[in-house]
Amino acid sequence: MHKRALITGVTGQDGLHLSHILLEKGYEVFGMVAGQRPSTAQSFSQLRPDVKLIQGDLADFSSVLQVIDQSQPNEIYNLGAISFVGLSFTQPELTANITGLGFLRVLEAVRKLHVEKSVRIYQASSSEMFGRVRETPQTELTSFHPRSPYGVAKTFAHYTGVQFREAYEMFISNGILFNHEGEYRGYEFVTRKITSNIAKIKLGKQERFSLGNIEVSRDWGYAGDYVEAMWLMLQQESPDDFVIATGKSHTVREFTTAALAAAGLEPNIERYLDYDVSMIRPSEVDSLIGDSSKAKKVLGWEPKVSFEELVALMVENDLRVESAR
Ligand code: F7E
Repeated sequence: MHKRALITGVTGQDGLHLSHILLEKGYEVFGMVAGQRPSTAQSFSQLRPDVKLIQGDLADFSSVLQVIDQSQPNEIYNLGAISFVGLSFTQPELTANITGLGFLRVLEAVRKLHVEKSVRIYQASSSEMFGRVRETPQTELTSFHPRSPYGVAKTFAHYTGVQFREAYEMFISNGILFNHEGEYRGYEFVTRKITSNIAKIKLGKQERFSLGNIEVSRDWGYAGDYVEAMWLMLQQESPDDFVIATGKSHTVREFTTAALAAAGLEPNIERYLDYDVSMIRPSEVDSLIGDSSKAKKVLGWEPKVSFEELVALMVENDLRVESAR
């Protein structure tokens, strides 16, 4: 019999990658989508027609309960969130509600339906929880010091997962994923902003673009690699928490320079880049680098796509996208 998986946040970058690999593995895949975004659901269905979409919202407990009851999943992947860190500063309460309490609603719904002993649950935890880092590189044992309402909300959800796991013996695994990017990345995130603007410059559509603080560094991997780790976490004998990262960190400046080179432009950022003060966050995460040796040992997971390959893949994709516009 087919396994059934339910993905919240299915229309986002990770939902697209994850639904692809679950369909390939023979799963029946259900996705929860918010009713107020019909156009997002429509474009998602064009890419993944085999995913069954059900209306529901992480902000609304009865709809979450209804969606789980209807889809009867063996596995739930909670990817739904307000995921843009910048927005979380201007909408902190909404972020706490969706990104934090949303996961509590999923867990409570599973308990109310009395399926807590049979459903396996994945929570999308985040390296943003490390914030002002206590040690480098960060592992599953590094304590958290979030620097944004988003990081605080993810930390709440993470510990809620741990607490439900211990209190009710539920199968809940937290994947502490570092930044992961690719062809489905939203345009508000810095990597996509860089590659889409550089593609436009290369095609002669514009001359310059702007960014905020380019000296921050991130451990950037490929989203397609990272969703495989999510699935692996739910195939283990017991639930646990795992850091998923590449172990290498690069600054936004380095990403931009590499993207210029990949597009065949002069890798001199001053020639193309302006400074946008509005992108500066009230508190920033300066540098992140993850140690995923536990995931390698227990899950047999390793990233396949290198930083250089990731940059090239995103630039090539945006050259295609922008030439078709
Ligand atoms: O920013 C700096 C910005 O928005 C990266 C999410 O997936 O990963 C992501 O969060 C860095 C920050 O991602 C611009 O200040 C400079 O330091 O691409 P980002 P993020 O905040 O790291 C974690 C793991 C998640 O969980 C999140 O959901 O780049 N930066 N200039 C800029 N960032 C943006 N967006 N735009 C700029 O113009």
